[in-house]
Amino acid sequence: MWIDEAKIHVAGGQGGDGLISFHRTKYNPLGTPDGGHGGDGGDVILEATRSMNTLLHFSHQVHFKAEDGGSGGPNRRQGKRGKDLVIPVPVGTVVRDLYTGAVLADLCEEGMKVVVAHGGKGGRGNSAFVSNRWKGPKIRELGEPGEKRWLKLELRLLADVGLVGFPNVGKSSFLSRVSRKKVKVAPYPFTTLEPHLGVVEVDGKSFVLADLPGLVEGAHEGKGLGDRFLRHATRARVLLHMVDLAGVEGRDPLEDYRAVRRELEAWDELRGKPEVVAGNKVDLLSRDEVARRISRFRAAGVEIHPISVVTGEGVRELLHLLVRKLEEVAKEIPKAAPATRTWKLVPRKGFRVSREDGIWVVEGREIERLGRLDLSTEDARAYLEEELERRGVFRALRRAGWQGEPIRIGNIEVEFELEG
Ligand SMILES: Nc1nc2c(ncn2[C@@H]2O[C@H](COP(=O)(O)OP(=O)(O)OP(=O)(O)O)[C@@H](O)[C@H]2O)c(=O)[nH]1
Ligand SMILES: [Mg+2]
Repeated sequence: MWIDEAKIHVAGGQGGDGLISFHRTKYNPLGTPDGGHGGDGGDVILEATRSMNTLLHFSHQVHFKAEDGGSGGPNRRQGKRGKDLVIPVPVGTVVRDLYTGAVLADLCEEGMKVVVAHGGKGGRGNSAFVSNRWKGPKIRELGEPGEKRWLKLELRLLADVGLVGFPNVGKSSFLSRVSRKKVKVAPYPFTTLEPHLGVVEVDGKSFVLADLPGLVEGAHEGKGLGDRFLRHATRARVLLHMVDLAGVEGRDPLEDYRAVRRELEAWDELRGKPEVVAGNKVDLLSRDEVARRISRFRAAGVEIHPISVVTGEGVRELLHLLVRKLEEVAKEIPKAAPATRTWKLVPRKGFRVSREDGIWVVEGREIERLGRLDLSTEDARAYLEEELERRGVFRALRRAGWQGEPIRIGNIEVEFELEG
């Protein structure tokens, strides 16, 4: 099966914990603090590769996690950094945050990479906390958890020309005729169930043509195969809109044209895209009839190019026209929205206190680092209290009306007795 959509969960590695350790000798029985820092957790990275062309892999595996960082060792030994996890995805994958829908990256070229989940930072060992006040601290930080998020991956084929139209009009026949790609052709609708790409060569120039499954009226509401394959046409620079000019199935070609146009109009990214219209199967009509039908289109403001994929009539002219059109439109492939990240503004140096549901939250880049302390030792609890006092956090809390309620700092939640 051809899969062009997937949901995956990614998790950066957990940072390693810092270590509490003392180097003791005969002459120094208390020992020198020498606990090393934990290593950072690895990142999860998506990388675009041409060696994959579907997202099928992701229907078998959904959860991806990078390696955790190692714990710090004695003798100030730093824990090992967790290995990054590099996940290959096909070129043309658009990466979104599943919940916000925001585009995180558009991996439209071979080798493009994006970090989708950062590893957590390693915690510091007790060697880092030595000071005049703390000669032999039993204080360490725990490693931070890695970032975690759900992603939605969408594959968008990178074609120059996207072939759209009703089922059975001859789209696959056309691709098979003008490129080396052979696609199944049959006299019934919905023969093609997945997009196919072919390279078309004309007079030393070439372009990539995408044959897309047929559309029907109401496709954007899910009729027929629906319009989900139209996503692939959003990357194309030109649309080749094919109609069955002979009306083999008894429909009116101009009505077909309009119905497909309505489906295209439902997509912002397709609405204004340059379109070339081809009227196929003219071998089934008399010259007069062809002329009559073309002038009907013309009267409706649509320039249609008569062709027969079976006899080859008009096909070369159409290819030339497509090449010219491609040269006309801007060389640039429209890119999806650039990667965006929303940052919560948190003071770097100072801090901010606020109240949320009966809890006081202290925010600030440096203050939040205190939230990594391992509070299982008395030293660490004393250190935290002294740091909060020294930095004026208690003062700020009291001023804001704090009365001994729990306080959240980064990952931890603590309670202090309010004196007096
Ligand atoms: N007479 C005639 N028949 C054609 C021509 N082009 C295609 N056909 C026939 O039309 C039928 C449908 O062709 P396909 O190429 O499978 O059509 P499609 O648009 O890819 O159809 P779906 O994949 O179902 O959307 C087949 O029986 C083809 O042989 C043509 O120029 N003249
Ligand atoms: Mg087909």
